[in-house]
Amino acid sequence: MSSTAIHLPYADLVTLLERVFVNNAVSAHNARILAENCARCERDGSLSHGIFRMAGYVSSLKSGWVDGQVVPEVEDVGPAFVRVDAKGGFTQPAFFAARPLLIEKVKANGVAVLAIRRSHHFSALWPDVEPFAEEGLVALSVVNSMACVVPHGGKKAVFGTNPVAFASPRAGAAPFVFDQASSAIAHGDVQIAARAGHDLKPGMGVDREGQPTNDPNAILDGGALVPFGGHKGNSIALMVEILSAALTGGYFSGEFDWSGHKGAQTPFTGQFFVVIDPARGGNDIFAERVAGICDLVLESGQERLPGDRRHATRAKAEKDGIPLAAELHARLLAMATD
Ligand code: NDP
Ligand code: PYC
Repeated sequence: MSSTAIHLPYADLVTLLERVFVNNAVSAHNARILAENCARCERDGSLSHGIFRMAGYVSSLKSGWVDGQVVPEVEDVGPAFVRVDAKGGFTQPAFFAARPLLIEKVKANGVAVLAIRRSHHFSALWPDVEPFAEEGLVALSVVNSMACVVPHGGKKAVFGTNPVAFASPRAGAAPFVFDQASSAIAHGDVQIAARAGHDLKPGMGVDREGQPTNDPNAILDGGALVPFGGHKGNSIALMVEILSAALTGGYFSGEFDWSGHKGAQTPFTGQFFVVIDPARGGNDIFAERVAGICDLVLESGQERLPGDRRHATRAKAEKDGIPLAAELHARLLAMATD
């Protein structure tokens, strides 16, 4: 962080990001949703998917690759199944359009799925699932992205970085939430390492000849990432393609063609959710049981649980404001008017 860092209250950052989106042909409704999502990532220190992504959002919008104005179409297709056609717009407005019906179905049936297709997801997944757990529900979501991950033992990038996020209520504490790419590292973090001039840890990617490399530039320049955990992460990445694309009716990570849109950066794929009401499990101390297993993990010596770092960063930002380099703040102001 630059020595000239400023600290913005969350609400001010949302307003600024909203102005950037509106200035780049996003409807006021969609801009608010996207700005809140991005500001939440920045507030929680999810820096690979916070303000860092604003240039990519704007570049994709300017290229005509994504439609910021579109109104998604929500379809009620079964007692426990909601489907949304995002029609080439961002995923988050499609998700918010479907959310009330999804929750109604979860309450009625104990479980429901949401399948979003023809959508652009350019953010972290935890903001999508964490609020379900805050409302007492268990949620799992997956999204596929753009082909930059070579299958285990394979030669050509097929998978996206395909994250999986899970959220569960936990008694006496913030929900248990994890959100992780199925690649050894998120593409955003490779870009950040390249900008900072840092090598990656071994085992994260290959160069354009398929040789292992720690150089983020070699990965970005014709190389690829690998799944985390060898063949096991490979199967998770494949499952994400099946759920997010085959099942939703969206594109696989290697299937969409953005070559006609110079500057396009947002993957045009799909997203899948399953949301469960744990009260149907017949165990009225579910949240206490979750707290119990989390405590056992910590007592066994794991330093922290997933989400703890985010919540600590959030608490600091709520007290001191969200830290932002002055130059970055100036760039955002320019993006809101240029
Ligand atoms: P990380 O490896 O940084 O973290 C993955 C998870 O592990 C987080 O829940 C994190 O919690 C937790 N964690 C990290 N370190 C520890 C530790 N030492 N002990 C316990 N838990 C730990 O994330 P990734 O690099 O895999 O992904 C980064 C982001 O990129 C995600 O938010 C993901 O959704 C996003 N992404 C989005 C894509 C898209 O298509 N939209 C594609 C790929 C990735 P904590 O957050 O508290 O550190
Ligand atoms: O960081 O891997 C990533 C990513 C892909 C799409 C959005 N984020």
